[in-house]
Amino acid sequence: GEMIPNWLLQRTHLTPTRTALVFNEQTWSFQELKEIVLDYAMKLSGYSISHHSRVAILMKNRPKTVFLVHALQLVGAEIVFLNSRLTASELSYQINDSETTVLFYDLDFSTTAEDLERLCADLQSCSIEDLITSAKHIVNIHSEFDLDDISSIMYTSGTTGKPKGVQQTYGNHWWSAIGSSLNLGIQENDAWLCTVPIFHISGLSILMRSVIYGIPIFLMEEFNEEYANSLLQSGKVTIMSVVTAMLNRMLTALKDESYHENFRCMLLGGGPAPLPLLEKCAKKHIPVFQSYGMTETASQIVTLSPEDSFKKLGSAGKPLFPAQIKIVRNDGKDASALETGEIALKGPNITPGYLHHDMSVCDGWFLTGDLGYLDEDGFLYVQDRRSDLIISGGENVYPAEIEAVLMAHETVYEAGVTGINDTTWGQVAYAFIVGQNVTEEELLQFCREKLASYKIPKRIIQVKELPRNAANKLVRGKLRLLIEGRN
Ligand code: S0N
Ligand code: AMP
Ligand code: MG
Ligand code: MG
Ligand code: MG
Repeated sequence: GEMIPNWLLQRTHLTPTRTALVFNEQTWSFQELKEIVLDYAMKLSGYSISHHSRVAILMKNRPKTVFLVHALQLVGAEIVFLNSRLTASELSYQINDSETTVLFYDLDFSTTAEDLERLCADLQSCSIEDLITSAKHIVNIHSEFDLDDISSIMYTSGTTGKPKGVQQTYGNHWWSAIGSSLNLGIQENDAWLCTVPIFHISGLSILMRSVIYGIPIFLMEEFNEEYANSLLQSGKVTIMSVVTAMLNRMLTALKDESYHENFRCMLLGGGPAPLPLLEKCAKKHIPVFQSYGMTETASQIVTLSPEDSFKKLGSAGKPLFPAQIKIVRNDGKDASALETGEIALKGPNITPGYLHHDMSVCDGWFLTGDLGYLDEDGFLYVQDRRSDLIISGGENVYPAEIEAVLMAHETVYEAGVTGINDTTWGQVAYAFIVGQNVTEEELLQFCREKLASYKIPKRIIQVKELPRNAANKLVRGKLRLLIEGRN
């Protein structure tokens, strides 16, 4: 593939003194960032990492994570980003599936890392603190990126409930960053607040944009609405990425105050945006840019431009240059305006594929599984999500995965899971089971051992039978009727 210079090295060459990173009271220029990253790269030499080695990281949003990501890019590793909310059993699946050989972790996760060493036969794990005190050796630096090389791998689930590794190339990240800038522009005072997790593409894409554009990241370890608001009021931050749950909390904490005029973009993604929230923001003159994107598209691929944000409220917008979108009907033909169908995408930011799984592609168009329509002006409206996906606070919850866990319990014969609206998280999982001699608490405890806490059903309700169609297939869409009937 096309070779282009390593973004951090080239950025430092061009603008060494600009600020690259701000964390609490500390700041680093690109020059300082590069020096630390080179130091990390030399320390990585002790860990048998070479071009295309799969290296996992289980880390919080901290400066050391930023340093390590760039260092791993310099040595040509493929980074497997682990969601730190997952349990060791969920993570071990991802490590084994990706044949990851080395894991770096924050000391906060040392118990999980120990469990993972036990669960994953060939895994060598090392805390970031141990890496930093390692000896330095000469290391083979990749001063250019091959745009076709895999840069990162992030897991996302599918219909079966087994997660699949999405491979993101350097080219995917590059085109994603370029597409975003062709829509939002880049201004001299730009600074992007990163409080979404770096282990999601929402967060990683900010790191990539920072070195490509030459703008600082304001990094936040844990989302805190008061602190986020204070940064947006200070005039130091111009752009922030959020999911609905974050924006809700920020608005509540903001009360009747507003943001600094420098603040120009609240990039809202990761799931549906409720209209009342968008209207509230419009009233407060908060510049919300709704977007549609996924791990497979290396972040936003459809975004509502500022000039359209009022007259197309509720739309996710138009594709970022040069991506394309169309809607495909059930019969495989292209839909006309206002006609609902599957959202299909084409563009250089779309993943070349999953690890060990086929991708749904037709004539060069990636079929997302999401449903929506385009209006007469070509604006996308997302109507329903792929494979019964539940989105809780920007985290994905797959009914099939929870059903499989419940069914593994000896007292459970059948299980069905669906999303129920929730004011805090958007949606949360509710489970319905057919079983005997078991309490809700017993099953909840069973789930807690196996599933990340955001996936634990809010309720597990025993019913006589589950709704099924003529082919005896579970109809998840009818599950919620079982609650209404009870009240
Ligand atoms: C919303 C967040 C911040 C909530 O986390 P918080 O407040 O820090 O919670 P904790 O203190 O850790 O835990 C307290 C209790 O809350 C439970 N909990 C936490 N999160 C959730 C959740 N999501 N759902 C349900 N429960 C949750 C904890 O389990 C704990 O409970 P107990 O006490 O019982 O253990 C946090 O969830 C968060 O950071 N969410 C956002 C994640 C995210 O970024 N998702 C986006 C993924 N999608 C993409 O990356 C593609 C789209 C994209 O790229 C994008 C997305 C957004 C913006 C821009 C873009 C872009 O295109 O660039
Ligand atoms: P992930 O790759 O985990 O971030 O999940 C991406 C999924 O989130 C998409 O396939 C959609 O189902 C959903 N999603 C993203 N943006 C939107 C949006 N604007 N409206 C509704 N659903 C969305
Ligand atoms: Mg918290
Ligand atoms: Mg997700
Ligand atoms: Mg069973």
